[in-house]
Amino acid sequence: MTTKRATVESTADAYLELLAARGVEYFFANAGTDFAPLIEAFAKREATGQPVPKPLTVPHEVPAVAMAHGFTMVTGRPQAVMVHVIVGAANAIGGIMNAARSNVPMLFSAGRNPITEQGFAGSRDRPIHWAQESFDQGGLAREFVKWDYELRNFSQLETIVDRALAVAQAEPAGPVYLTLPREVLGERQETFDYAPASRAPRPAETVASRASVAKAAQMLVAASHPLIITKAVGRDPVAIPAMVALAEALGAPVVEQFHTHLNFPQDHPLHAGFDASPHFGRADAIVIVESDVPWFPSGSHPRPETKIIHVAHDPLFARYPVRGFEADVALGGQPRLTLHALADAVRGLVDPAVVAERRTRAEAEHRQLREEWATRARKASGEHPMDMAWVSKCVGDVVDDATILVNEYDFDATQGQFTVPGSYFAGSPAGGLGWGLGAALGAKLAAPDKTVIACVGDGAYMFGAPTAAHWASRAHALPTLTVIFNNSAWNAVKRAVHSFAKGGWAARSGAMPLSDLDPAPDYELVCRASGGWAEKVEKADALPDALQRALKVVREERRQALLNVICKRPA
Ligand SMILES: Cc1ncc(C[n+]2csc(CCOP(=O)(O)OP(=O)(O)O)c2C)c(N)n1
Repeated sequence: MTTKRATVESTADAYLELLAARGVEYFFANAGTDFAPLIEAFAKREATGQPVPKPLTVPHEVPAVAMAHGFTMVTGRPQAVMVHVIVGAANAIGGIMNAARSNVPMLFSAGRNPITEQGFAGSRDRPIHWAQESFDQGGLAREFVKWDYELRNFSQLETIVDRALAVAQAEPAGPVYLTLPREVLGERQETFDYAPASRAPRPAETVASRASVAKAAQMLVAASHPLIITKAVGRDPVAIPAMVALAEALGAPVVEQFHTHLNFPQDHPLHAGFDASPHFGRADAIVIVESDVPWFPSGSHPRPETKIIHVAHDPLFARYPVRGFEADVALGGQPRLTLHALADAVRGLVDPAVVAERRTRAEAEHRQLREEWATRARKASGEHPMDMAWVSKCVGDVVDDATILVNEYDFDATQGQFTVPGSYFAGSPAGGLGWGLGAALGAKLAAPDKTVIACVGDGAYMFGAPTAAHWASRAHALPTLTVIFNNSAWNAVKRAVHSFAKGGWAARSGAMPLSDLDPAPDYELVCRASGGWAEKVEKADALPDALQRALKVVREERRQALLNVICKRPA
């Protein structure tokens, strides 16, 4: 392949040339002294009209990483995030854990403190340059990235960047970590020769062997009550029709258990809600699709004789230290291909009359569930302070086909009806709080024509570094709507205490240390401080109109909005 020659002034300049050439669109950054050569290179390239990944300042690492996460979860395209040496990396790592467990590819990088005390452009010249060095900077993030490396010199730049991006995107995808010493970035260069397109290996999609697919199909066809459980297969939106194909081939109900993505159209008659436990008594074969936790072994779970089939890029979840879910057949590879193969194999074997009968039963259950959920919201509609089911119903009612909902905690999925692939995202299984605000901004950046709603608990809101997130919304023209489900508490923590010590001291005394967020701040003022439109909503019947007002601001004025919705306080 012919190479391309670029005129550059430094390694940093060449790095930006290469990122732009490799299609990296954004460079989310929280800068420090380590950025000096890069900032100089950005300024030069922008002044001379050379391509760059667009630099976006994000004044806290939590929303910075979450923005990259949000952009990629919508587009599939990995972006660059850069933070300041060890201290910035420390703030970012919760978000890296989220990205790792959600299989979001990302080029995470941090400057590395200057190694030399003198003698190089970029040698130490600030007091922090001694204390900010660690013995193993890569080790800070190593457990939650797929690969890490320190860029040692200019000549390896192309190999290293191309390898980083290829490793990040290979399935199961995830973040990689590149540390960039200031001396290397600041080194003077004149020309940079590189291949116009990456030649790093891109492993082709794989699918399980025909024999293993046939074995799984036999098990499913032999079953009277096949069931499908899924959590995250919708990460690949094109896998959703494959899910439908398998469910329809079997006439099997599909449960989105602990779901982080939209995995199956929620208006489809085979969508069986969000709780698999009522099915376990009768299910005699279960397909678990991209789900790290299909049930709790200590809770309601399938019968021991139930046949279990796992479908996932990595059915072992090998990066998890402990995961004991058993399998009769495990089908690795690209789930979209596996599901189609399985659907085809099932179709050739199954009795259509049996499928039709199962489907009729599933349809009746689907209707009944929806009636129950609607009744629950109706009952909650008169409660004061508001019940979260009602808040969720009101939000669910304003979701249209051009809406993306980012849920960090409190939106109750039974009160929405998502059908468009890529329209619903919940927090990572890693549970690093503070993801929602930034993820919503990243989603808006990825899909500027969509309405993006972030539903967050008041706890999640505060973890999201809201001053920084609202600042980024205004600075980068990313108008999103934030709905705070404000119960003045960390209910998740309270629930854990009630479940651990039923009727115990904390429950009996009514005092639950370390779990209240009283006095609640006027969160609406935080959003207004960055030019947003915001209201506190205290009455249930006022919420639908408040949502309409907020959406009008977001869509027409293209300004961020926030509703601080006062909800019932948990005991
Ligand atoms: C970084 C981080 N710190 C702490 C926790 C523990 N944690 C899990 S849920 C939760 C409370 C969330 O509160 P909120 O968003 O208000 O929702 P609620 O539980 O009230 O529904 C906390 C503190 C976490 N998951 N991540």
